[in-house]
Amino acid sequence: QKTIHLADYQPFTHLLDGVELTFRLAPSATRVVARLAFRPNPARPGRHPLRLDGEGLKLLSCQLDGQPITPKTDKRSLTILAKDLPQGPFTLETEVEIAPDANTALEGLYMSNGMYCTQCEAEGFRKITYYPDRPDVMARFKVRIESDLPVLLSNGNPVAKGKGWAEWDDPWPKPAYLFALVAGDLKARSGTFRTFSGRKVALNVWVRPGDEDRCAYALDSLIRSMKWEEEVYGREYDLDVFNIVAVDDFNMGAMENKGLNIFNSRYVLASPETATDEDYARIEAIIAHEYFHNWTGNRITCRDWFQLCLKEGLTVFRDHQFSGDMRSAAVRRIEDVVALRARQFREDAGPLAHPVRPESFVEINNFYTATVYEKGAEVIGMLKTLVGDAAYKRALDLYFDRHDGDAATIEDWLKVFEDATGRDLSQFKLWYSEAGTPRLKVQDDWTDGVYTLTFAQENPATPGQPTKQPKVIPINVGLLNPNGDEVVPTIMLEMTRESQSFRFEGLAARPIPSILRGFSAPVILDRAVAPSERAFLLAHDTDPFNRWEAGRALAKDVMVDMVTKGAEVSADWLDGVAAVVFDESLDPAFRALCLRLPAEDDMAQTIHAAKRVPDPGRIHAARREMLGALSVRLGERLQRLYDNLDDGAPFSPDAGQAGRRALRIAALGLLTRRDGGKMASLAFARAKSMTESIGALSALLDIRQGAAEVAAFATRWVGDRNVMDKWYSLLISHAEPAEAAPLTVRLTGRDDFDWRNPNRFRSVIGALAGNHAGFHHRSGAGYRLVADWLIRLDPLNPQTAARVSTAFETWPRYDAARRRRAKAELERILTTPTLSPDLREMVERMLA
Ligand code: B3K
Ligand code: ZN
Repeated sequence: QKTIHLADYQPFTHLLDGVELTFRLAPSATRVVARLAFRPNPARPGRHPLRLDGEGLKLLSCQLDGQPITPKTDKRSLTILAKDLPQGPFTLETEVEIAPDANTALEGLYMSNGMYCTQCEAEGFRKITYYPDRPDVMARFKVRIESDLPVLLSNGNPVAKGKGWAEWDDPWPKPAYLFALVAGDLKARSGTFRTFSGRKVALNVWVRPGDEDRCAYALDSLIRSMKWEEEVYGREYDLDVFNIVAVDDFNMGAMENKGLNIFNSRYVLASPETATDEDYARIEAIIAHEYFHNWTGNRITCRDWFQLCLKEGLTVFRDHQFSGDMRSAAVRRIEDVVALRARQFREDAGPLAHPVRPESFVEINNFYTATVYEKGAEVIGMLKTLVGDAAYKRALDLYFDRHDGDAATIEDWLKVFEDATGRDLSQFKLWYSEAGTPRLKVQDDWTDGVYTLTFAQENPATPGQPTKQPKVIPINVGLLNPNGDEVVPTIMLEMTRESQSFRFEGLAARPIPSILRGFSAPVILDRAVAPSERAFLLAHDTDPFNRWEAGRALAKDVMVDMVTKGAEVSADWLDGVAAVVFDESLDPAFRALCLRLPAEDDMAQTIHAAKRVPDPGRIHAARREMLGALSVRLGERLQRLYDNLDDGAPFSPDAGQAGRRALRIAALGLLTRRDGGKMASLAFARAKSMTESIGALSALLDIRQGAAEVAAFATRWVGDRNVMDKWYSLLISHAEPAEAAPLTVRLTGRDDFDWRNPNRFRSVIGALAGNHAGFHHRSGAGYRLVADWLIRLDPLNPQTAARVSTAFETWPRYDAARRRRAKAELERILTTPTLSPDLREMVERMLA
């Protein structure tokens, strides 16, 4: 398969004035009739053939302006030669046959539990019919669906329906990747929304019969998203209906098809008994994300797939803003940064590193990455910090105004900011073109009453990019005096050179700096800080992010010293955490975050970044020792904390209650280390919510107890796919290093291990990959097992196989023996006959 380059972009040869699709649904022989009204594109002067994408289609007939023709077809396309095409507009009608029930890749039109559904982004529409399957070809779609199933849905507004058919009309021109069709025996939970201009919108969340009582939170999140989008971005919804459909077999989280969002059921269905607080927060965020795409993605789409971050980075940024407004902004920011480091910094430090806007790819599905999404969002956050809130708003208004209906580029995006602010953003643009996480070295100096902060940025080499230029880095800084009072409130230092100093005058004493407040740039801060100074910031910083960060940095320092020098758990850290955890004036959710230790993979990343070789077994042991020491240090007060946090109120998924539950469960985890599991067993038996059940189970599994509870959980939930996914991943992620792979083997032997279902595959194989010490166990059993399963899944579902293969992206970090084993598994994958281009591209990049 060949590599596609950004530099080769050309507009399509033809424009598409209208699309009419008719679907005659049948599981193994669905007929699709497509009437496409083309005309030559003036942007491509001269006469050109018409080449349409198409894969796995059986062409039954083809007519040009009503006359039967026999076009040239191959495995990937249908072509009509220039000489056979009229010079002006023409209509092409094709009829193809496809087999949704044989579609295991879950891309194009496929079936899930007897229901038809589609996934077209990025290039799935070409598996439905012959079409110019590229985002810059936008057209109005009319769709007719014929089927006996009771619910027949597509994009846009419903126009007519009868027995066995329904017709839809989408007035908004759109690229094919936003097409969707759903047909099934579905039930809806419905509501309405009135937009600010008075349009009444019917809202439906469609699910399988029996799941109706688990849709309320998704519907409520949708309504809040619609309102927020009007209030904060001034954008309203533009159709009469908004449908959301939950499906069990789905390759990712959800999809923003125009007016018909399709969701992985795990991000829709929620009830207190089945969903954790984390699930609720994620449902809220993903519902918002997909809804926000209606403007950032659908009304303004991407010119080509290299511009993916144009819609994804911006939409993630917006969903983060939304979640921050719905919940605690500080807590959300901390969680977002934890996720950024865990996924994006990890990616950026390894063989899969790529720019936010990549310049080439083989399989675009491999570029729906943490870099495009999360770093893409951080880049927008920096832009907002640099220009200020008012200018950000002006720029966004201009963006919507100028580009509504366009397929736009990053250049267009930056130009609106330049026009709205008069700034030159050419240096800023490096954030889009250069990969790698900058390292920011910081030194400070106090001489003659002048305090100086000196920063030096290092931009590491990444695959294909050996040298880099200095970036624009907004560094939010505040200064505290030794009493803990803020003497300089947050200001933004704009760094543009490789090395730069900033002076502060008029201070009475040497201040304690709080640097990179709110994590104002996605960089690694490199500054030697005494534990006492970190503890000071953990106690006093007025910036909640940096307050948490001080504790986190302290914990990391402690863990690194334990792993590399055999040091003891430090008292500074224990005392600092104790002070925060028992501080009743602080938000319980924040205190819970301060109790959470860095993940083992995060520690390996930190050790690797310090140019040392991480030892997964020792990291695992050190982390455990720290938890043990914390449990002893926090002592009896933990019990009181635990008891007091239960106010007996009826369950609510709101952030306040969720925060109290999180702190209570963290306390339980520590208490369990001392009581042999008595309290956790009791907590499990009395749990009123899934959050509490999982919390109690985790605490038990951490001390290798809980066999009875594990069995009881499985008996109770055996018929519930989404809940059983949690059970599988909980067991595997808590397994001891040497037991993780053998346990996974045992669990894959269960009848309900349906590995063709992506959620189940990720909950089992993905969970093994996420058990750091287990996956990287020196036996190599983790590597082998994951590779075996990737090889098995790949022929059926290349997209999910390629995604899970990122488990291996960190292999170059480890010692020679582990590297040899991991590399051998990657090489074994490469020797598999008929490997998909998806998985091949990933493995080749990881081995390069
Ligand atoms: N745009 C989709 C992701 C499509 C992934 C294709 N492999 C969901 C989202 O980002 O909202
Ligand atoms: Zn998105």
